[in-house]
Amino acid sequence: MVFFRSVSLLSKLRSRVAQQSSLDNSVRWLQVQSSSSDLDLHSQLKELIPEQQERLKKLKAEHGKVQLGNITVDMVLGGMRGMTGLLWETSLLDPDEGIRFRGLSIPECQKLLPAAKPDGEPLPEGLLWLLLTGKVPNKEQVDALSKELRSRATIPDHVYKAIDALPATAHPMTQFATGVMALQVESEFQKAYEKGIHKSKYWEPTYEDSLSLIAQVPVVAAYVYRRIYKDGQIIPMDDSLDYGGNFSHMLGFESPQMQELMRLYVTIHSDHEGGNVSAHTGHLVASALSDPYLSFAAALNGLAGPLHGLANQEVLLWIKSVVAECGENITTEQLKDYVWKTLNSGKVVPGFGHGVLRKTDPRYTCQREFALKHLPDNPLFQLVSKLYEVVPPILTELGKVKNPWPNVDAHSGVLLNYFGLTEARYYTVLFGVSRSIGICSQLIWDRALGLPLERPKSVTMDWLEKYCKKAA
Ligand code: NMX
Ligand code: MLT
Repeated sequence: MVFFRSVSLLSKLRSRVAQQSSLDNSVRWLQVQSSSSDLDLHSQLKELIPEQQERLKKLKAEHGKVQLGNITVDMVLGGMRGMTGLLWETSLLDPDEGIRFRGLSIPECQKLLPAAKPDGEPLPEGLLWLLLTGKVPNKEQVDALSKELRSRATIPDHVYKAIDALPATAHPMTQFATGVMALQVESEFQKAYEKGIHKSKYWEPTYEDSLSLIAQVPVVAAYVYRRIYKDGQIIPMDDSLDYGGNFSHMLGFESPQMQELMRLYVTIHSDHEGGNVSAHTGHLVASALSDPYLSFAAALNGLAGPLHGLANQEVLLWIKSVVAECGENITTEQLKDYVWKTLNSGKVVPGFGHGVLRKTDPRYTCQREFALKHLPDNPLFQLVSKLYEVVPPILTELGKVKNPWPNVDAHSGVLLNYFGLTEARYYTVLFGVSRSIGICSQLIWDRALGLPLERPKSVTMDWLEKYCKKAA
């Protein structure tokens, strides 16, 4: 792939609007674009980077010594919960309100980001533009980005061979992460680094890799799905479709509702600030100057854990086990008993609880709204609704669960299942495709801002005991 490919591809379309005014905070930075003819994401970024570099420099120089809180022993022993320790520009999570992408809530994104049809769900390409630039793109810009992503979606043959080397019974996430690792062979960052690129230019090949990776992952993911569940009958990309619509199409789902669901799904799963396991892993690995493919493959391996992304698989399997044991018309009492049985057997109730959120996840709420619109009478949706009433009081009764409310994974499975994507073991791959957008967007900014190697200090129990004795 040619290094400055996006620039050359779109240079004919480019006619730059007047310089963006110099904006010095995220809120002011966010603005709805006029219908400009500047369709080139790369050149928009290039323009934004110097002012954000200056902003970071000023922040460090003027406020570098300001304290952000105290680190307690509980935090060290408790998975660093509540410890502020990362810079993550693309989104911010409020415990009560939920996620904001560059300052925009999910309902605001649904309202403001361009859609494929009137009143439709946001196009994930629009979210990618928003995450990268802090600006809401217009439809023309999103269409140009869709086109660019399609042009980058070529998969080298060795990637399919690497996946094919695994047994078809291997978990879909293992096959997907293997495919992403195999894509790494063509990393532009790695090539540029080997040639001795200057550090001030790191973000450029990172941008190239990131956009290509985001473009390629749905193709690899669809390949894994068709290989495992559809006798390897591969469906090629449709050049007339957008990112989410195409993903649905390549998986083998052509209904307009499933395409809309996929657009919504990819948009809402993309980013959840920086501390979640997948984002944090990607960021950590990238801090060693590992390229986006290496970093994102690592992130996927974190996403594959049942307390994180695999929970979407676990939720549908758990719901199906409820139905298998008690039938679809389960009573509230039976459901309560089933929840207690799960807890008493030393398992978690999947889809409930969160490391940061303390209220119902707005990603759950928007999926519920989608269900109310498209499948209000579906028995599994009714069961999910019943769980919303039954589970939180039980988790609260346990006395130790900090957030008894449902998270994003509590709802996605029944929607996918309704539209025919019934294979729960595959669900985390969908989450992974979406997460590429958030992790890679931040990774470009990591390189543009010159963020350093991440290396926190660790201590032993012995060290802690001695320290605490002295401090007492
Ligand atoms: N079911 C049973 N127990 C729970 C649950 C739950 N849904 N949520 C928390 N707890 C327990 C937790 O296991 C811990 O128990 P112990 O002290 O015995 O180890 C205790 O409550 C305190 O945990 P919290 O501080 O409330 O939660 P934490 O921040 O440690 O973990 C999760 C957050 C998300 C890992 C946890 O809520 C959980 O395991 N939920 C179920 C799995 C899930 O849905 N994960 C998906 C999260 C979203 N995502 O996509 O990543
Ligand atoms: C996520 O989307 O990454 C999950 O909700 C987990 C988290 O934020 O910790």
